[in-house]
Amino acid sequence: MITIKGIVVKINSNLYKVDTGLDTKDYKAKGLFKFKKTNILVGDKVEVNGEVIEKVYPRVNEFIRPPIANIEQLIIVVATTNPKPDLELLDKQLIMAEKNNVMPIICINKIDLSDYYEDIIKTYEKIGYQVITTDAKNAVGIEKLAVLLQNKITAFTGNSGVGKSALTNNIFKETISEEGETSEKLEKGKHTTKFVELYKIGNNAYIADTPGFSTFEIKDVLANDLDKSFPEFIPFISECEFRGCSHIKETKCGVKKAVENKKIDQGRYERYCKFYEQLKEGKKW
Ligand SMILES: Nc1nc2c(ncn2[C@@H]2O[C@H](COP(=O)(O)OP(=O)(O)OP(=O)(O)O)[C@@H](O)[C@H]2O)c(=O)[nH]1
Ligand SMILES: [Mg+2]
Ligand SMILES: [Zn+2]
Repeated sequence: MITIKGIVVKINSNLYKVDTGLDTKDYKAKGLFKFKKTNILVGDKVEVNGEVIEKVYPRVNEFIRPPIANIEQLIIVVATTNPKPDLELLDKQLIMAEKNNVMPIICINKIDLSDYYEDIIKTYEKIGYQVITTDAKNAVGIEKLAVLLQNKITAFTGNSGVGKSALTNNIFKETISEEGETSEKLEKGKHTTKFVELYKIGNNAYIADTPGFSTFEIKDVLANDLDKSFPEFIPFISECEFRGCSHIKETKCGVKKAVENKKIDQGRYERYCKFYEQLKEGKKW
């Protein structure tokens, strides 16, 4: 038997569906994993031999909600309306992406329903984030999105109803997958997406249609480090009088001055203050 590398794309009780590039089929986990309690996740890079998974490679990142590993890119979806943009959630997801070494991209969807989204684009592009706009209903902006997905494992996240599944379905209509997959695979009626699965959209390109990433599990964010997750604050921190300045109550503060001079967005700063207090109080997100 020869050993082949692959990626776990789906888990069904004790069967692990692995795509080896040659084919995609179910494998069992070697008994060893059960004793070691090595839980195998969707997204895991593995070695298979015969009918079993023999080895799980170290993960770049792993998430609990949803249970998935090795995500390289996160498309954070915000709807222009219905539901209205939740910038607190957006900022928390950006922090979460940064903490897990995932490249974030902001996708403003449902641009057919409202024209009021220029401010969001301006605010976040100025910081340096990539922002794209889409209308999943009329398949607008999908080609651009599809290009960003090449050669990566990408997950979508964002509030329920923003259009994650609609965007994913559109990608499938754009992409002629090698295995002749159709968008039907993703039709789950009108139900909220509950399961985690990687869908192949090309060589080395997968998308995960997930229920969205929870920000509850940001274990590593400390209030005093929060400013480092706001990239636009960083150039001004050196102008703060005190090392370890929280940028909240201090008077001689470079960040606060930059907010006054409109070099930092007021809304982003307010959300920073809110998150800071929440983290100080030990509140969970
Ligand atoms: N007008 C319009 N409707 C959209 C667009 N994108 C999605 N919708 C609709 O919005 C509703 C919610 O879309 P979904 O794709 O199910 O949202 P979701 O983010 O997957 O939601 P959950 O699975 O609950 O997390 C559906 O009725 C979609 O048809 C869009 O760009 N424009
Ligand atoms: Mg969905
Ligand atoms: Zn400061």
